Amino acid sequence: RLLSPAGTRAPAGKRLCPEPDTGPRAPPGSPPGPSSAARGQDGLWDADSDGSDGGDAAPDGYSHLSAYERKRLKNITENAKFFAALKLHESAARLNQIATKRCSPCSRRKPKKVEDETARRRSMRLLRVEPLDIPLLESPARPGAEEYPQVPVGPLPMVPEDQAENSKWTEALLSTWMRISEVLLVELESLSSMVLSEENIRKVVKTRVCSMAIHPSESTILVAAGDKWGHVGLWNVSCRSEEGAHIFIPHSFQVSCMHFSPCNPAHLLSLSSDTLRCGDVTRAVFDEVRSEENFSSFDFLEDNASTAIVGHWDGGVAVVDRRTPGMSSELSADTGFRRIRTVHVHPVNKQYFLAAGSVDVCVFDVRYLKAKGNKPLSSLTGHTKSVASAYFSPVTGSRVVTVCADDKLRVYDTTSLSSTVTLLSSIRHNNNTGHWLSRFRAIWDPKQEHCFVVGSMAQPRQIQVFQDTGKLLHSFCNVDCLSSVCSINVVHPSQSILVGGNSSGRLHVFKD
Ligand SMILES: *[C@@H]1O[C@H](CO)[C@@H](O)[C@H](O)[C@H]1NC(C)=O
Ligand SMILES: *[C@@H]1O[C@H](CO)[C@@H](O)[C@H](O)[C@H]1NC(C)=O
Ligand SMILES: *[C@@H]1O[C@H](CO)[C@@H](O)[C@H](O)[C@H]1NC(C)=O
Ligand SMILES: *[C@@H]1O[C@H](CO)[C@@H](O)[C@H](O)[C@H]1NC(C)=O
Ligand SMILES: *[C@@H]1O[C@H](CO)[C@@H](O)[C@H](O)[C@H]1NC(C)=O
Ligand SMILES: CC(=O)N[C@H]1CO[C@H](CO)[C@@H](O)[C@@H]1O
Repeated sequence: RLLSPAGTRAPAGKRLCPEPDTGPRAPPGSPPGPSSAARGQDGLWDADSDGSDGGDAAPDGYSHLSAYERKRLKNITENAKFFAALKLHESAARLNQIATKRCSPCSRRKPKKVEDETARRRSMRLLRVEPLDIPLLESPARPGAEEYPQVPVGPLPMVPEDQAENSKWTEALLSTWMRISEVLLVELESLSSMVLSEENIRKVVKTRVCSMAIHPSESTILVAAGDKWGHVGLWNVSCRSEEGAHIFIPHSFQVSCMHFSPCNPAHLLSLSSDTLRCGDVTRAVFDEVRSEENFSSFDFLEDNASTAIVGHWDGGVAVVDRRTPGMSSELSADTGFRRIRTVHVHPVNKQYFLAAGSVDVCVFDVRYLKAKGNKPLSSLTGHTKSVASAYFSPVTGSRVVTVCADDKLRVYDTTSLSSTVTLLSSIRHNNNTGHWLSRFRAIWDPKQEHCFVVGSMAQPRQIQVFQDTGKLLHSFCNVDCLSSVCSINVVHPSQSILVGGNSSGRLHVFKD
């Protein structure tokens, strides 16, 4: 039983797309993922999304500014957003496509539609953008030439029209423009507003937290934690009383991976070494999807969560179709790895998945998997000891972050998946979690592309946020409330919520 008779029944969550166990069945190995046309734009999107190089100028606080200046800065920020939107207009269509394709209800913070439209209208006028098919010179609205003296060809210095007026103000304006264009400024503000308080800490499972998942609901914070004994704890963080958390026992061994179904959050899929289960709250049952030995992790191959790729401790992977009742996998393939700890599917091109374990991290194409002799599409090289995790960045998949027992976090540039991909940054990071703590996994903030979150051995105890360039952006800590290492963390897909789980089953929720 999922819920005790006395327990309250959690809301089933909106059914966002057809159930995986209905509808036509895709032939095994059929290529999911977008068309090659959509893929062709990857380069473009990436070039734009990589706008910030995270220069040395740390975005300082605004404490020295007057209220007026703050307001002005806010206005300027809005304008910068508009410029960014302009720059990204090419990718916007594609991003939109991704957003609608993802049936998950997680809404990345979008600018308000109305604002967007006025901005666009204004831009057409200000920039004198002509419809493409009308030659510029023939435009009837074009003002006389003497009003607009000819400017020399080639690059022009950014000096104002009236140079003499006040160069100090111009400089301030331009430096503000520069500073607010650091992609991460907005993110940083929201990170520092997230705090941990006593009532948002609770022991949710009995032993070491090995995996966590957070429900995408924006009104109620519901967290699931899987532990070393095969228990799954569910905690309604919004509920202050004792009834807020309950433990279920769907597995006999360590629950090493969990995800709410991205299209139907009434389903919680959990995996231990011997079973993959789907907890369906509408029926109050933990269904068995597959049972086998040596499962280590899984990820969905499609947005509708019909099929999943499952990694095995002994280096195999299997494709599992949840709609088939059978207990064996549709396809089993050997990667040649000694071990696989994590698998992760590319967020856009869903035929690609990452497998990581031992010293290997490689990208494979699920369409070409065969039983033996699989060749990876790309290898992410340089790991000298056991790799604990490897994940694609959430929006474009153009980055991968890995955690390795050689005390390094590495970020790779996977914009193009050639045979070897470029190492972008390498961060020294004590991973000596030892025997009693779960190993660290660095996970991306699902809301945007540039930041990842990882536990830390540092004192005072903290959870760290890094930029993909390797810069430490923020440390979540609270000397009174956080006194232990949080090895396993999860970030809400649309809200400013971070949950850290420690190795005695205690969860810590940072929120604003
Ligand atoms: C899920 O998505 C895949 C690929 O887009 C499609 O082939 C399959 O029919 C879908 N399944 C359901 C149940 O909608
Ligand atoms: C900010 O923008 C609003 C609306 O455009 C305007 O009324 C206000 O004066 C501006 N404030 C500053 C400080 O520039
Ligand atoms: C969570 O707790 C809040 C506050 O007690 C309650 O309103 C809500 O219905 C609960 N939700 C779930 C999913 O248990
Ligand atoms: C499980 O994996 C281990 C190596 O990690 C291997 O020795 C063992 O044979 C595997 N068991 C099965 C049933 O595949
Ligand atoms: C987990 O956190 C609790 C409370 O902060 C603490 O008492 C416990 O020792 C921690 N467990 C580990 C393994 O650090
Ligand atoms: C260099 C170093 O101390 N690496 C450690 C990282 O963590 C793993 C697992 O806890 C240890 O085995 C390594 O020795």
